[in-house]
Amino acid sequence: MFQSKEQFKLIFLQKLQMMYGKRFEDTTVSEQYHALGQLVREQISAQWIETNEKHRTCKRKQVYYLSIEFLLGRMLGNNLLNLGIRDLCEEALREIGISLVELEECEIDAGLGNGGLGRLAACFLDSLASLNLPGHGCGIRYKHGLFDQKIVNGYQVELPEQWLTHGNVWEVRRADEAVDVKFWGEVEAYRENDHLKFRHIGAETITAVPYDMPIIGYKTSTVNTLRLWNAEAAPYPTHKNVLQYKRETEAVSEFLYPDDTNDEGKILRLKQQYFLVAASLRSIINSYRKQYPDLSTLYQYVAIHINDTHPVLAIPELMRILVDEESIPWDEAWEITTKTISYTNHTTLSEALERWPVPIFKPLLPRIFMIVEEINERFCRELWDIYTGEWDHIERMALISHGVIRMAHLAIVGSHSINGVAKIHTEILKHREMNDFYVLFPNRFNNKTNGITHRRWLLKANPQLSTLITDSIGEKWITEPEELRRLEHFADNYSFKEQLMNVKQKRKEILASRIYNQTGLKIDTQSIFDVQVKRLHAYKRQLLNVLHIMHLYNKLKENPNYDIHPRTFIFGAKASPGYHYAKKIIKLINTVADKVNHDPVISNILKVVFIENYRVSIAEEIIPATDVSIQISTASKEASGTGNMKFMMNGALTLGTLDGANIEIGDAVGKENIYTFGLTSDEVLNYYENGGYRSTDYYHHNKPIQMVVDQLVNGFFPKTGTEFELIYDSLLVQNDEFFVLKDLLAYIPIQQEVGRGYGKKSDWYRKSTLNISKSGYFSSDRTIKEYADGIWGLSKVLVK
Ligand code: 26V
Repeated sequence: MFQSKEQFKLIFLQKLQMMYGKRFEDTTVSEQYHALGQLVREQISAQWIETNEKHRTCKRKQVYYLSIEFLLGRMLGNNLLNLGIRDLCEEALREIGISLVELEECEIDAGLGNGGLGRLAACFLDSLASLNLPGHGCGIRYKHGLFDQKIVNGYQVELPEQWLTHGNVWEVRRADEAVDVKFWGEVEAYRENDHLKFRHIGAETITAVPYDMPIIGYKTSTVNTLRLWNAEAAPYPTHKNVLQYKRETEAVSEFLYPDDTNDEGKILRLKQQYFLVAASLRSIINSYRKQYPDLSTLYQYVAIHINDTHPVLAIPELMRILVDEESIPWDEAWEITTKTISYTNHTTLSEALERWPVPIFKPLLPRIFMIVEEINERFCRELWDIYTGEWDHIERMALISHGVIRMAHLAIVGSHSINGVAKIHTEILKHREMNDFYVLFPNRFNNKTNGITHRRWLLKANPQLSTLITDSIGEKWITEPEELRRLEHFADNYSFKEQLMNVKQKRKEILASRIYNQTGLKIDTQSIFDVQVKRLHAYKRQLLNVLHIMHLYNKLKENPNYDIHPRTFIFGAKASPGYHYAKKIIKLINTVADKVNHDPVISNILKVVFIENYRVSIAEEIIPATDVSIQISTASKEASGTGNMKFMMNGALTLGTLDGANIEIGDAVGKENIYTFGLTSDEVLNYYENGGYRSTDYYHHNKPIQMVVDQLVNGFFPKTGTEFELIYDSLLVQNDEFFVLKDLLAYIPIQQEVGRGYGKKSDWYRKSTLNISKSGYFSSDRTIKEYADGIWGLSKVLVK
């Protein structure tokens, strides 16, 4: 790596000149960014080769993390930090008149994901490399990541995201490792040495070309790989309509989550899933074969993890390879497969559980379908032996039923480990959603509470706080996050808390000026920054938050002297393009913002900000500036949440329901240091099972609630007409599926308590300090160690 600033400057300027053929003075910031990126990649290439070489020859187990999403965000700053050269580069660049921060901002986020599930995959890659574990990601190189969001007249408008237009300096195309993936066609049976065998004929072939991205561990020699597959036309297509074939082929890696409201879209999604799985398995097995003679020992050297059910076809695909290509008998192949594969469940929401209709699945993947049918038949036969005559029970557990394939059932039956992502979520899986399977396979189920990489979310995102922490307890926390616990001793240290308060203030000012520059809105940095940023979904209840703001507005209108600490409510959220209800909530947030921010009296006390196009890089600015972290999902619905952990680590206090990892955050910090409220998950599940909730009761018996609900439709918001009827109906006609009204009743007083708490600064920062000090547990380093020990059987491989 670079020995000195002078050496860095020399190499950097040379690089810039070579790449663009102009004088340094004439280069643009974007060109400087690309030159620096390229330089960093070249600098690590020796380590990357070394790591690959080591993994190729060390005969140690490797894990492959298959995920349809990797929400990486920006790479430059993180890579510099992990290489331990960020400060050197920053100073050297400053000396030649370049701001590193400005260069970093040139990088477009790699937004190959929606939310928590994809960001978790990205955090895991960072922890794997930083812990010297041989673990690699396998995903799809979508040409367009999650859409760019514009807010026009309060409505969300989606634009195609364009992260690749200026090229991606972090990727290397590996055309020599391209593999073929087959769709459509037919299965032909034939005899070979008296065995019945199958082959796939008349298939359409798509070429999968890998693009590899280096994943650099924090101050280690390990450089792991994220392999993203690009779909390309096979070189010599035999199809009649070559243009159509080319178009359809490239569509496979064009968009993350293509619209699947019609059959064509559904087919495309299924194609993506098989494409990811087939290409990844082919390449995993190719590299395995370089070290080992046959596949009978695969599970000893390879672990394949499936992130949710999207890559679940890895199970029948591995069976296909073992049985059809390797001629391994079914039972042995099944043992190898189940010992190789493990699965994480990320949601219990039934609408999110994948089910593929047979008429879509079978023609696209004819051989895979046969294998799924065979797995199903054998499984049902086993069930019959245990639950003889209990048809309902067997039907409930079957993999294929009423013409649909249940992907979660396939995942459970075909893997040796099934984990939930927070304690309560795993308990709900075991005792409710997946209870039938838990009874059958109790040892397969386990919990792995999520985590986040404290390097990106604290060290990189919040240098001010990181410096304060390091000044107080030394820098050991960076590699051993549990060390943060030592901050506990500073909870009553006046000077520490004052500095913590100054850091927070500084970060609030940075965010405020960003908001001012983008929207012209001036926000009061002495106000409480109350933040809810996450996907927009009914169960996450952004609506509860908005109704509370409307309530505060009403109170202040009624009594301008109403005693309340000034508040800035910040939202950031994307709604899935076809999800009309979620889009209405965005419109409502913006409508309330408009009303509140333009009221001459109220706007001195309350402000509402909707931050457009929420994404990883914006999260890195918002989270350090947050006082109150809003985590108010209907209990039992949020599998874990990971935003909650990022906020905690940055000293925000959580205001949340007893859901997902909020519960574990509460256990870690103690109930004096978190604000919890609302229905418990048992109460919610009990209502769903036995009824008894009537939202109209809450509406009729509580004037403040009635008032805000009525305001959705009574002309309170000028010129909105019937705009919010859908929301109004969800609350009163559909009986408020997510218990917004009932929990609003508890949310109002707990928010008052938060306001009072914030007023007592010393106490508030005591709580804040304790939150940071207990956040080490929520590092993905801890989570990944648990996966490595408990599921994958993985150990460190040191690279020189
Ligand atoms: C997807 C969909 C798509 C269709 C409409 C309804 C719906 C509802 C939920 C989902 C989520 C799918 C899986 C997912 O992203 N789960 C998230 O995973 C995070 C990482 O484990 C976890 O922290 C979040 O609680 C969980 O929602």
